[in-house]
Amino acid sequence: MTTTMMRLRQHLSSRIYTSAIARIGNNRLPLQKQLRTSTARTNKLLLLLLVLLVLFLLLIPTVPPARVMSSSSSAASSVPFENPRSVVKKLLAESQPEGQGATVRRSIGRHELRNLDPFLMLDEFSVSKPAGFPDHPHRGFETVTYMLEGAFTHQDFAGHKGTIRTGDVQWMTAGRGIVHSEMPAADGVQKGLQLWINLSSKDKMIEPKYQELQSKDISRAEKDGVEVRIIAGEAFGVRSPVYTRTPTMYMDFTMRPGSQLHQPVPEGWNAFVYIIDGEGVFGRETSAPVSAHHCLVLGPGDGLSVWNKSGAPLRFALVAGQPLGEPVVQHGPFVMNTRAEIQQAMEDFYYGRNGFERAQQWSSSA
Ligand code: FJE
Ligand code: FE
Repeated sequence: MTTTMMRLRQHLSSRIYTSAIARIGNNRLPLQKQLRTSTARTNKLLLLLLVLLVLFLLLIPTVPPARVMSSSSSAASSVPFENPRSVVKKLLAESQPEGQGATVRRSIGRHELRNLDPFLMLDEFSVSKPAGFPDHPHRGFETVTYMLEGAFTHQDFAGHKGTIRTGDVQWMTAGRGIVHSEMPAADGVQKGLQLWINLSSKDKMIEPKYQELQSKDISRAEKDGVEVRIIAGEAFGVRSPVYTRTPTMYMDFTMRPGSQLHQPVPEGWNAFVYIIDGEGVFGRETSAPVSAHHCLVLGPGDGLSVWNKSGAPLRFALVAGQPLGEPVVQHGPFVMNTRAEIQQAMEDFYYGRNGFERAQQWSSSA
């Protein structure tokens, strides 16, 4: 008899088989004896299995993780990063009322994601007349308004006035103080993204400044089915002219179905993705696709990979910034480092001082 056959016999005489055989009445040995011998065999077999399991468990951690990594990254030589960033937090931006009758989908700035240094707030706004954001102040940070659809007019207490339309961006450094209104400039729904970027303590009281880019002047690049509008920073070898006092990159990517992207993101910067349209796979090729209105916080690393495995275009913003590492004290539209500075900001706004001189006699025509 060959050993295989012997093993097979042994195996077949284990309790579950013998009892099954007993049940169908096909046994040749007396049942009692059969059970006794098979129980002893089963116990030996179980002991052997247990020993093997313990050995296996002990061996697992001794497999060097570097080898596991390299085997998967050799298959993924398409991921050109030493340390690819993965998604560490996913948040659906739900609609909430804001301003006067307006609605925003807030992601950064809600309590689940208080702030992501240097970012303080990200709102996807959707506003129709007569709703909007009438006269209000800002101090200590920058607001970046990027129009997705429609038009918005802003007007400030220093006489600055302008309208941004689909694809335009307004990069406003509030510094020591701005009072302005932001209102819809056309009929229908006006949509866009507003991002608040903190300023470092040394920059919080600088003179206010505006950088406005019309859609036609925003740098673009295209590669392998991926189009990017470069609002700040550099992608595909093309740089934006926007000056970011707090070092920031801000990209608007549109990916055709079936395309993939590998975008470097400076190591040490905090980074997130906000999905505008469609759905995509972010970070790891095997992860589940994520759909519009989700904010994805990225973990540490040197770049982000994205795959559009769907049948429709995927559009998302990729934003990253160098963390300031300073205390943040926020009271509505005033963002400073200490409570005393917030108190000061409220007094300055109330009494019209330190940058808010024109706040008292001004009101927008909107
Ligand atoms: C606001 C302070 C503000 N989200 N999204 C307090 F600055 C604002 C505000 C906005 C805003 C404006 C635009 Cl255009 C887009 C936004 C907040 O102006 F609503 C409150 N309550
Ligand atoms: Fe504002």
